[in-house]
Amino acid sequence: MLLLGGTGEASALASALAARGIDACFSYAGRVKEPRPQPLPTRVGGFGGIEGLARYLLEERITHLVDATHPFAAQMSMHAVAAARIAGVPLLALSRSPWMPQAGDLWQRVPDLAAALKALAGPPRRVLLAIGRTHLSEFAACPQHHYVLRLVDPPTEPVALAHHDVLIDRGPFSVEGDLAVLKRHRIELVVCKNAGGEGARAKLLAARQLGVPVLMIERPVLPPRAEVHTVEAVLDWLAHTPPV
Ligand code: 3Y8
Ligand code: NAP
Repeated sequence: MLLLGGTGEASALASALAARGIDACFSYAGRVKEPRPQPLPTRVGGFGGIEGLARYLLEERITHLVDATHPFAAQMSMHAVAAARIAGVPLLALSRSPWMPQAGDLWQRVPDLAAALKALAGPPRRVLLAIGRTHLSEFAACPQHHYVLRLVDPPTEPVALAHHDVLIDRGPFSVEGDLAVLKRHRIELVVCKNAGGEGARAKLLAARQLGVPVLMIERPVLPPRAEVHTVEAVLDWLAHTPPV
């Protein structure tokens, strides 16, 4: 089995597979310097597009493919659907439901990054930009704000934002930790992706508690595929989906 990882759910599934002695390989893209070690044989790096993944599935005689990548890893998920079809390998996605606003939340929901940038027009504010490293430079279109960036690794090149602070930290995050971040940096707006799950939710709970507005970037559309939301459902699928 090949497990496309990089999320808390992927790690939970990896532990369950290892505990059952299931012959599985864990896959990271290699986006951060020290990805969390997994209890499974692990490969790091791209496959070389759809063809590369299809070839990998055939050469490694993969009988089941599970896509447990992040909801914003849209290209990987699209490649998984295409390559699984080419290789004739059953595919299942392990995903998490999007966050929904609760009482007390001050959300502005936008469909994508471009809409988020439009929503950032207007007077200068102190903004927690909790969307990682990719796309940071696009916020230079709104230079009036003071940005607090949260990155997994220190930036390798200068950040193209006039006024910014950098926090180096990786999740899962805690509510008390994110309350401290919002207070210490006097955050007036949180910008984030609708990742879902627990690992990144803390900033939303902290923002609700402090009455800080959130600019929520909704997920990209993914191709249709079989999808479950729990580790148990994946194990059940594995048990009832014979290798083709
Ligand atoms: C390399 C592998 C686990 C997985 C933990 C989850 C939770 C903590 C919260 C904020 C939001 C953000 C970011 C985030 C979270 C989990 C999960 C999650 C968000 C690691 C990891 C890898 C990555 C890649 C990284 C991206 C970045 C995104 C930071 C490991 C730690 C912002 C997504 O510097 C970079 O290039 C970073 C790239 C893709 C988004 C971006 O575009 O910058 N994740 N994150 C994976 C690989 O190489 O395949 O070390 O664990 C994993 C996790 N990060 O096992 O417990 O389940 O989502 N990851 C977002 O949600 O917006 C931080 O700061 O509040
Ligand atoms: P992406 O844009 O959808 O994918 C870009 C390319 O990266 C893919 O075409 C593939 O390269 C490679 N890739 C992506 N995930 C991979 C994996 N698990 N194993 C091997 N190769 C992978 O992906 P992304 O958004 O950069 O996400 C990269 C990783 O970070 C994933 O593991 C994802 O789960 C994790 N992550 C992403 C986010 C996010 O906000 N995007 C948040 C948390 C975690 P080839 O075409 O060469 O095969």
